[in-house]
Amino acid sequence: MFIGLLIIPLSLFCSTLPINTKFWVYLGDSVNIYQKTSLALFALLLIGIGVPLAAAQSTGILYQYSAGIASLETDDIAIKVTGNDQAPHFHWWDPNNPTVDYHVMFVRMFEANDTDSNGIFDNGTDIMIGAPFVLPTTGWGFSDFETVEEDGNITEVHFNFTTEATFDPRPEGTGVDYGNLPSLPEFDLEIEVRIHMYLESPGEFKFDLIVDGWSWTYEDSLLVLMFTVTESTHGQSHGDTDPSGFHRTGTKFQFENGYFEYNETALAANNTLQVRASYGDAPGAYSGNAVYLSFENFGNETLEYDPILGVLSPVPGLVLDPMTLGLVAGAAVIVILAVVLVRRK
Ligand SMILES: [Ca+2]
Repeated sequence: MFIGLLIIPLSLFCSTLPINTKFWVYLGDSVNIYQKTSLALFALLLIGIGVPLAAAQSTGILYQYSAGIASLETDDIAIKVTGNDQAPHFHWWDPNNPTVDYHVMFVRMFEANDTDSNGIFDNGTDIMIGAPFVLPTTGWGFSDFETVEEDGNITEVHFNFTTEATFDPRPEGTGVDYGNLPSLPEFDLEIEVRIHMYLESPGEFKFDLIVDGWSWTYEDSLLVLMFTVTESTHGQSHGDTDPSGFHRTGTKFQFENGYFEYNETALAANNTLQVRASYGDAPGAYSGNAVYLSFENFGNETLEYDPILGVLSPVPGLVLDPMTLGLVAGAAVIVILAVVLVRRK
C-alpha cells in the first residue's frame, strides 16, 4: 500500500516530464555514481518503510487465568473478567493510554410489568414483580480457555463462567409483602457468561449471556437485566465513579473511549426476541450508571444474548503516522533528485 502511494505520485511526476521515456531508458543504461547512489537510497527507503509496518503487526491475543480472574490482552485492549466478585465483572482499559479503567457488572435480573407497553423498562414507572434475582458473588465455575491459532498467533480466545442457583421470587423476612402477587415457587437457574475475543476486532470483546430456567409470574411481562457501568483510575479493581461523558448513540453506550454496545435482538430457542435498553443513575448502593436491558417474555426457553464491550480506535480508516509520512516525503525528494540528475546529464 505504501509503495503504491509512492509509485502513483512518482508516475504522475514523471509523466509531466518531456524526458519521461529517456529517463526510464536511461535507468536501464549505464548510470553514473550519483544516480546509483540515489537509486540505492530510494530502495533503502522502500525497505525502511516496511520495517515499522512489520513491527506494528499484532502479536496475537495473550491470555491467562489466575485467582479467579481471566485476563486477555491485544495491542488495543486489556481485559479482566471474573465471576467471583460482586457479580460477573468485566474490567477493561486501553493499554496504549492506561489512565482510566472501565467496569461493567451484571448485577441483577428481575421480571417487570411494562405499564406503557413500549418494551422498555422505564425505571420509576414500570414495576418490578417479586424479588430481584441478585447474581451470586461466589460459585462461578471457569471453563478453561479454548483458543484458535494461526501462524503461531492466537487469533481467537473463548471461555465461560457458569453458576447454578436456586431463586425464591417471594422471599419471606425481607420486610416486603408479596401477598398481592400470585404465588410462584422457588426455581433453579443456570447462568452462563461466555466470553469471546477475535483478533480481527482487536479493540473489543463479546460476551454471551445464557439464562436457563426462569419462571414468570405473568405472560406479558419483561425480563430485565441490570448492568452497572463505572470508571476508576487505572489499576483499581473496582469502578467507583460515573463513567465520564456517558451517553447513548443508537445501540452504543459510550464513555470517553470505552463502549458497551447492545444487540436489539436475542434468541430463545428458534425465536428472535426484541431487546430494548434504558439507563439512569445506578440505584441504592450501586455506583455509576445503570443500563437496563429488557427482553420480551421467552416462556420456558433458554435466553441467549450477546452484547459487545470495547475501546474505540483512535481514528478509523487510513492513518499515516508522522514517521511514515516523513519517510514518504523523504523518498519523494530522493526520486525528484534522481530525475533532476538524469536531466542534467
Ligand atoms: Ca415501559
